[in-house]
Amino acid sequence: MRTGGRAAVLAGVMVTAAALVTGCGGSVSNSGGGDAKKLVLIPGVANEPFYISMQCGAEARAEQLGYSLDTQAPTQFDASLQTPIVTGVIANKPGAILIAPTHASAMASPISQAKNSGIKVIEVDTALEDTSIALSSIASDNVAGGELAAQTLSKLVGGNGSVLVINTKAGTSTTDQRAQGFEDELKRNHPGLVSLGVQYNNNEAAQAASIVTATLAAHPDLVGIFATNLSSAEGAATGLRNAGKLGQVKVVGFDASPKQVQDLKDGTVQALIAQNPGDIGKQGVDQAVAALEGKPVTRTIQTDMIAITQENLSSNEQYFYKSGC
Ligand code: T6T
Repeated sequence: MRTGGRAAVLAGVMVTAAALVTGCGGSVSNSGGGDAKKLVLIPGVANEPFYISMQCGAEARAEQLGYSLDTQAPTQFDASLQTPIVTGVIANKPGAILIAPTHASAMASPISQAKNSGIKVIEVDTALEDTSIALSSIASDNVAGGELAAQTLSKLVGGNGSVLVINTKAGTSTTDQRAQGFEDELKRNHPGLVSLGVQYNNNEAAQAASIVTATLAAHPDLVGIFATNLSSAEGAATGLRNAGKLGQVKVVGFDASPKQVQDLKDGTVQALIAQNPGDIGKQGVDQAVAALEGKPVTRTIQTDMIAITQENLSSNEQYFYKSGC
C-alpha cells in the first residue's frame, strides 16, 4: 500500500509533515470490555533504535493525554513471532494497538482479529496491503524516500556505473516501497546508472555484509549501494570495510541509528535518509486516542524525513535515532 501522494523532494530538503487532529480528555469506550485507557505498541522488532525512538515519542504523548502505553515486540522482524504477540494482546483487551506489521499480508489475519474484538488498530511505519483493517496509518513517504536515495546516490557517483539495492525481507511494505521508488527513479531520470537488482538480507546486518562481499567479487565495477534500512546500511558499511573499498563505493542508507551516524561521520557511508520515528509514535497515539474518544481520525499521515550528509549533519542532530528515551 502507498501511504500517500508522492512529494517532490530534493536532497537535504524536508518532506512535509502532515497535520493531524488530536483528542485530549473526554470519555472513552471499548466495546471489548477491557481497559480503554490502555494502549499497546507492537513494533517490528525489539531493541532497535528506530522502534525505540518511536516508543519514546508514543510514551511521552500517551502520558500527556492520560493513557498508559505498554510495548511488546518480537525478538526478530518476523510475522511468525509477531503473530502470537498480537494474539496475547487481544486477550487483554486494550483500547487500541499501534502496530508495525512485519508482513503486508501475513499479519492481516491476527490484526483483523484484533479489530473484530473491538480494539482500535493504528498502523505505525509499515502497513498491511488490506487498507480496510487499520483506522489510520502513520509513516514516511517511502516511495519518495527511495527516489530521494536515487537522486542522492546519482550525485555521489557522478551519474554513471553499477549500483546495488539491499532490501530486508520481501513483504515489508516500507522497504519494498523504497526499493521500488529507487528503481523507478533510476529508470526515469538516471540512465547512466545500471541497477544490479535487489538482494535481501533477512533484516540481518551480517547478511548484508556478505551480499556486499559477493557482489564486489562478481561486479568489481560496483560504484554505489542503496541500503533500504538500518540493518542493510550497517551491514553494507561492514562489507565495504572488509573489502577495503571504503569511500570507493558510495552508500546511501535509510535510517539514522547511532552506528549509522558514526559511519557517516567516518565517511564509511555518504548519506542517510533519516525518518522521524518519534513523531510516528506520537501521531500514532494521537490517532488512537481520537478513535477511542469518538473524534475524527486521519486515515493516512506522512511524517517528515531528510537526507543527511557530512555537510548538514551537525544541524540535524534531532533526527538521530535513540538507544533509550
Ligand atoms: O527502516 C525502519 C522501518 O521504517 C522499516 O519499516 C523497517 O526497518 C527499520 O525499522 C529500520 O531497521
